[in-house]
Amino acid sequence: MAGAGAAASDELKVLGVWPSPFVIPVRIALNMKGLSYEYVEEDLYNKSLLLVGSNPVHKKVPVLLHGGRAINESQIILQYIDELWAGTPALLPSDPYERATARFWAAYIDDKVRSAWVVMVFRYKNKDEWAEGVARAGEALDTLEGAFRDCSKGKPFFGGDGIGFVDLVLGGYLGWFGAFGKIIGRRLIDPAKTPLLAAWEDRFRAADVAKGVVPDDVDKVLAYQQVLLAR
Ligand SMILES: N[C@@H](CCC(=O)N[C@@H](CS)C(=O)NCC(=O)O)C(=O)O
Repeated sequence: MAGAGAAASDELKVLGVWPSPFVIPVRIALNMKGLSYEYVEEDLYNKSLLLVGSNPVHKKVPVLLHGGRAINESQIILQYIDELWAGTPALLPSDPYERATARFWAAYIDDKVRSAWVVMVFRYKNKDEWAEGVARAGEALDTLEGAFRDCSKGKPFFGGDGIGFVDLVLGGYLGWFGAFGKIIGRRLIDPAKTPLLAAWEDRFRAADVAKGVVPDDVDKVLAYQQVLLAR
């Protein structure tokens, strides 16, 4: 993180790339809180000085700039937004045990789903490795079906009645899941195996706060993947 002292203003800016599973949750969280922000699309192969200066350690997106001060790491940004603009809708539960549980599942997604996603994006040309990535994603989603049952308690989202922290962290991947679904010829979140999660996916995509942020053009996502693979 860079910058010191109090935020000079309330101006919000997000540095991102549109299909990033880490940028998407931040944008939806800002929408949920009703905060307007400037979105700056980065070229990760020609990073702006603003990005490099704002995240000098990792040089990755997302970066949230709040009054010129930088906050890095998507899950930390989500928690910053939730703490600063507390109240409805809250992203994390107020009960400490439920909050710990939400953080646990978000960390699980960042470990198991992210690693499977990396394989599916970057090892596409190695069919065995790619199939292994799909299988690993499937295993993680099976586990998350149980997590959804426990966390949602029959309500529409991991967060209960509304989108919460775990919803945002998993929801960031849906654009890519749609693209991978086109390759494998079925939904990655398979309604036959994980019906609760499949219904959750439909609800998350349909939420107003996710519209225009979660990519729904699978061919555009697949074209972006080809750009990544070419580079
Ligand atoms: N743990 C980070 C991961 C962010 C990340 O990997 N961002 C990718 C884009 S999807 C990036 O900026 N990559 C640029 C690079 O690695 O040089 C977070 O949650 O914010």
